[in-house]
Amino acid sequence: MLYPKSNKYRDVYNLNGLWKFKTTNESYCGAAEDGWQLMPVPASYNEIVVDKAIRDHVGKVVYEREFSIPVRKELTYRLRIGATSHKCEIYLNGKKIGVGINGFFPIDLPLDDLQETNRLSVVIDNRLTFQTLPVGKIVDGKQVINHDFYNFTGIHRDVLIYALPEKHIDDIRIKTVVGNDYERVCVELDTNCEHAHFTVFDKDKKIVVETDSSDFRIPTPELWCPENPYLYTLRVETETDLYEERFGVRKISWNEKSLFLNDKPIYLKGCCMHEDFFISGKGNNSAVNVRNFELLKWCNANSTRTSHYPYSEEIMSLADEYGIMVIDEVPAVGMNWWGQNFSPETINEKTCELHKELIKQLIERDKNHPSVIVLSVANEAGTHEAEARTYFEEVTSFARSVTDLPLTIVEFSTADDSKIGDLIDILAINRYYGWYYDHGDISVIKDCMRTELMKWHEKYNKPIMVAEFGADTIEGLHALPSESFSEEFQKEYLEENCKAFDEFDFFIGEHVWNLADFKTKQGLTRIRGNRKGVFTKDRQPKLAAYYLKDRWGKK
Ligand code: GCB
Repeated sequence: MLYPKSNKYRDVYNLNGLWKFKTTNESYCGAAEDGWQLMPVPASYNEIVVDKAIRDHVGKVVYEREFSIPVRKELTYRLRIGATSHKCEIYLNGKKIGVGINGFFPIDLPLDDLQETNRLSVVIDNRLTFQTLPVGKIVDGKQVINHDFYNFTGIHRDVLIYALPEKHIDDIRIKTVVGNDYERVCVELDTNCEHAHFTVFDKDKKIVVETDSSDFRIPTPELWCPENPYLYTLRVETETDLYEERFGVRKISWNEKSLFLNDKPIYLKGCCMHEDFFISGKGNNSAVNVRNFELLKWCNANSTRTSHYPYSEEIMSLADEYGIMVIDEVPAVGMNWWGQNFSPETINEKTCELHKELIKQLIERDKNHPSVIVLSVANEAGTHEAEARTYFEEVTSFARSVTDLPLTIVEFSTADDSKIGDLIDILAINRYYGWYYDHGDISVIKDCMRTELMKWHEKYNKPIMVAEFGADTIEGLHALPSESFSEEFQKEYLEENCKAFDEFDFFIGEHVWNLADFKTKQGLTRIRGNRKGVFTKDRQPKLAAYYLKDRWGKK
């Protein structure tokens, strides 16, 4: 599935803007109704409304708008919604035309019956169950979630209509093979066209390759890496269609101690993120997206993780451009909660089928992004359960059938308890010594962390990183000597963790939790959200950000 782009053969119409919105009931099926209010797209509705009942609504909401576009007989029309959270049903002029199965993936549907004026209705269901990802449960009509970010609801990414010629290019997979003495590019096309012509442009738009073969070499290519995020553009032109896709030439490999980019060991420095901002919630927000990458670069970070769901395609393109390596994560979060997480009544075969489908869709969506270096199959699942082993055997073996990327499962379990370490390539653990354990006592951090890292490596002989560590911090709160929640404490907390990291040659990276403060459900330990950001929610630095900038600048 290619991102809609306009050119001499293709049209794109943008349906973002102000839509009509209302909460609704189970029986809604695209019929005309009353009681609408205005709602911006893309955005979550939760922080826009002032009525608590609407903000906290569990169930269905409907977005609707009219549109008219010029319809050319020779073109095929499709609807493309970047993401709605979560499941949705889509109606055109009252007739159901398709569904979305998850809150973080594009929906792409044929529009066969366009009229002069059309009514588009998107019915979103925000309920999370054992068979959705993230998983959740409904108790007495209340949504219970087990993940630490707010269950924002809405049309979160662009709504586009695009028109293609009848004979067109459906998909382009660009595979770059970097060997010892050659760099090959193989292009696989899904198309009903007969002939294809390939042109590769360098950064300055100069032609470096022109060929009819889908298997070619770029003479002395510039390799993509954080220091030089070099991007080429591939133009594929057929007798009736044209599409341009950016790509980078890079190689990823690993052994028992290191992860390599272009045969050089890499050390991951960075912060996990969330799609989250004031008022617009999880709606794609270009200004915030760019600011986030500016901040990552400012503090000399080279990587991030899309904790805990696939981010917008715009964010993935920015990562390519800024040279930020990405651990790409599917929305498998919250699977560590109940006495028995993995069982026929809870997380079961149906969940597993969805999990595999979403891995497939993520790889399809992000396959041409050079920034993606690792696939994260889940965050903090109950990997201590015997049934989890069976579940993740199936999920990881499926993942290996659709990608060559190294796999990780980000762990909360200990090395002694976890049953899945042998299924993955990169060990990644989330640890909060001195915060959730021995709260406020940073003296325990270094030793606990050392012992733990050694245990994991001894047991599995694989490279390991810490995928989360951090402390909630209220900006402007100071304490000398430091106390938890103060800016001084956060800085010292990170420093103590880093002392342990620096001891091991099999330790490959540190991702601080989190880049910025973000919204969560209300809770005793959440003061208007999770405050572990090293930047505030309005993206200004706390003291710790200067420490990271200094440390990562030297690493
Ligand atoms: C974790 C989770 C993350 C939370 C974080 C915290 O382990 O992976 O989603 O937000 O801890 O701050 O508690």
